[in-house]
Amino acid sequence: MSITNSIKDFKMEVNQALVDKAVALEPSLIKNTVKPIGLVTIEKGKEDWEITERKSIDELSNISLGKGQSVCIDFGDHHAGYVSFKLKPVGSPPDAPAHLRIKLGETLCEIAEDSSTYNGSISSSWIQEEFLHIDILPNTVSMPRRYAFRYMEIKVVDTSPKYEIVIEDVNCIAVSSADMSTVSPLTKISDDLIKMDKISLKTLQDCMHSVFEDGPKRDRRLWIGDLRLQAQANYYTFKNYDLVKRCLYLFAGLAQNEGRVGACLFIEPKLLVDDTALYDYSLFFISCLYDYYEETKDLTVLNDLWEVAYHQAQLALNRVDENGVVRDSDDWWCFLDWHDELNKQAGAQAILIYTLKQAKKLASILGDAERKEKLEKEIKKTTKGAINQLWDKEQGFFVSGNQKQVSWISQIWFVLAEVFDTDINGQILDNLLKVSPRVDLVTPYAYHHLIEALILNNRKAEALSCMRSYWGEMVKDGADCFWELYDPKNKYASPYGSRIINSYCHAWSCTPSYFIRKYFL
Ligand code: RAM
Repeated sequence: MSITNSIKDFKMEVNQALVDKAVALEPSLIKNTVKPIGLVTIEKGKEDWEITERKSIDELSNISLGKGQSVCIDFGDHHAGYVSFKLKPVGSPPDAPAHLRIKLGETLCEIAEDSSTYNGSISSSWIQEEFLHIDILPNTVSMPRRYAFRYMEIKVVDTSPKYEIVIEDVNCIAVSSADMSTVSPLTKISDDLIKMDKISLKTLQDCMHSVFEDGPKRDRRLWIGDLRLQAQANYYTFKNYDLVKRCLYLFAGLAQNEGRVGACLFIEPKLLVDDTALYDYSLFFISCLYDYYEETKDLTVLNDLWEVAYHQAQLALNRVDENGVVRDSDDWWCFLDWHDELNKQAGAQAILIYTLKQAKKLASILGDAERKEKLEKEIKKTTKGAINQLWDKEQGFFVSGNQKQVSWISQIWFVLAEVFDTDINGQILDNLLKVSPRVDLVTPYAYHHLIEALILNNRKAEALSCMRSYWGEMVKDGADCFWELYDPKNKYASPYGSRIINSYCHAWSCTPSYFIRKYFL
């Protein structure tokens, strides 16, 4: 599955003054040289790939590699950066180029699995595998791409019968706009939460570059759904307010047709909004602005961006019918989560109400009485619509679409939208955990919202146990950074047809730090 709803007759609406503000906020990247810690051998274990042997990195210079031989280098932790190494020939003078295959992986499966069999729904070009010809030896190879990885495998496709190669001085210049030294490490809480926090911080750090990227391996883009959670985690950790501000100005300055905020932006070769529109993602511009203002009380930004935010509410309201309910459709119009069968109507309705309430608060802060009143009316209308059309009192759940689907995420978003009071919300959540509807949660992004809903409705113990059984299991499964997708029951899960294309350092998975630091200290 991949997102396929390109806007027809797409055009970009640029507000140059806003773009200029974003450009002025471009961060400089912090560079750190990191060295590998060892060599590993990867083999198929009972359940999955395993490291069956470890050697010191000092061994590397004692190994000479000929045709078909390889070595896998372990950097000890996840990094986003640029790799270089030296190649030295041994034997006769090199009478042919060295032909190498280089694989970089965030996890073992990316190294161990045969990428030529990949047949997933998104481009294989994301697979971090290169074939290089090195004509002159000895040589220093500086790979031009930025990679996200912990492991690097170098395989000799061929040298010649007359010589072999030795690899030396392997380095990575890791880059990020986040400064880890500004974040105090946690103490005085349980070890598993300390570990979870550390991995979350690393996840966020490796996703912070010139903008908040969704994942340094894939898609390396600024997605607004990811930005919203990254910004929240950032407020409790790196506190890099300028980077959030820059991303807000970028989304506002580079809108799509009708002034719609796009789902994601490209940064290079030039700033560009993608032609994908998602109902929930456009509305999250309001949330990102709201959260940013709550954190910083920065009225200049609020004033600059209020028009764009309010406009997203207006555009979204165009999809509301006479009963006060968001119209459903079969195309890719709203995201919510990666579940194949998920009907989006109820979740979209709840996010609409959630963001209208935030917009109303912003209108009130700005003294925009007319819009505040208009928003108030729309909140009433859509809330009434939700209760009359989508709430099934007998089941104690909200239903969605023609088939009246009951999904986890619809309930969670209605709880977050505070359509009912804390008592009923609590009952919905208890019912949800008890009944466990079949259309469940797939991504850490969706789990984030479950945990937030539980915490805000006096169910902190349940929230904590859920964090432990989800992110905690990822830790047990060896995560150095938190992953884009995780199903504790199916380690091969991917919405893209193969797990080797999944991103294993993914922005929307970085929020355990936010929860721990905001609610559990
Ligand atoms: C995927 C990415 C990204 C997400 C979108 C909706 O392409 O994982 O993080 O926001 O989907």
